[in-house]
Amino acid sequence: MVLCGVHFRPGSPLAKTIHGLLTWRETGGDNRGMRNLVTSTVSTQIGRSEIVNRSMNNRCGIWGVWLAAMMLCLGSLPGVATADEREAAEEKGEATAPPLAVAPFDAAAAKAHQEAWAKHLGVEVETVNSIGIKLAFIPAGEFLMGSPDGDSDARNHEKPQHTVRITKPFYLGVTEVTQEQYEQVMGTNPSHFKGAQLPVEKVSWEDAVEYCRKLSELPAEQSTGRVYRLPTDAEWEYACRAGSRTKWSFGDTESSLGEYAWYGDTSDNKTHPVGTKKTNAWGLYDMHGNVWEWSSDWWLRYYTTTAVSDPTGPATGSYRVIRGGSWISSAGRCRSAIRSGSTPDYRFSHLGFRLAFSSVDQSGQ
Ligand SMILES: [Ca+2]
Repeated sequence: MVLCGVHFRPGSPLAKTIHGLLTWRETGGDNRGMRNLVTSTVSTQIGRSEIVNRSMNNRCGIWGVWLAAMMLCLGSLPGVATADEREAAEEKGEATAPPLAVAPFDAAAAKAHQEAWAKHLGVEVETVNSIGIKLAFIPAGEFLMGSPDGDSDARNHEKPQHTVRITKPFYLGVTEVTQEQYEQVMGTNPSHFKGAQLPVEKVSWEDAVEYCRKLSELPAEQSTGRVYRLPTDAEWEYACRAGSRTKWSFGDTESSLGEYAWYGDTSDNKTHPVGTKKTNAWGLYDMHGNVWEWSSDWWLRYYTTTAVSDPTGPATGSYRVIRGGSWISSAGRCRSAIRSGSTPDYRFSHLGFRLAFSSVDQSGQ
């Protein structure tokens, strides 16, 4: 494993201890406050690291407790910034990475995480590109991906629910790509329902990727260093949930879905102009419904049981993951955890996409 840029030999006492700390946190400690403090402190340190495998024997948990105690009492974990140290660093004008946005958190906390990370990297919370597409900054964080065993609506391929860490902040389109935005880049509009502000649909995964490539090559975009892409499966769900652990980003009450989504019960069997319902806590529209959205991942039938960082899906496959449900979907098919798969050449009037690009800081890193 890699921590703070230092490689730890798998199976070494220190690696086991750090794994134990993480496992102890995930399996639940007796003291929630202690666990949250450990989460915040350790997450700051491993924000950009690769956690290869944390399926450790739970006996390692005691070592995690021991390390946490040592860390908190002595500040002995290399590079860990305590709250006092963070404050002192800020007074000196030195940058320290903010804590990860670890779900659950509410809308106010989501906004605070966005602002803290954007400030740290010297970027904007919301940006508008050269053809008018708005994208929201999504900070680094951690969430439970998938559905719990007790959710009767959940499909097997939404399980097991597992911890995912997003170590790299990114931008995500505030809305689905519209027909106007698609035509500006591609010169065509394949949509079944016509309207400049309607989401583009009847676009294959290959079309969406080609759109990202062509948009990235526009001179005005090249000068910014942005390389557009589709969000990963995990990035999409992290962005959709926006700190929530409920069926939908706003809660578990199905009757509220109509305030947030164009779906089977509200759509009148057609798409609707993007951005006309309520946003989630990150400021994203239509993550539930309107059109399904392509992700970059190949279809993964079952999730891993262990925690992972920045998963990108299988290396190969036959189907690409699509997310969020559409104007034709039931409420259950618009849940945050819902996933489906389509062949990369599939086109239908309920399937579109939204843009992502990886955040860069002021130095272009
Ligand atoms: Ca959607």
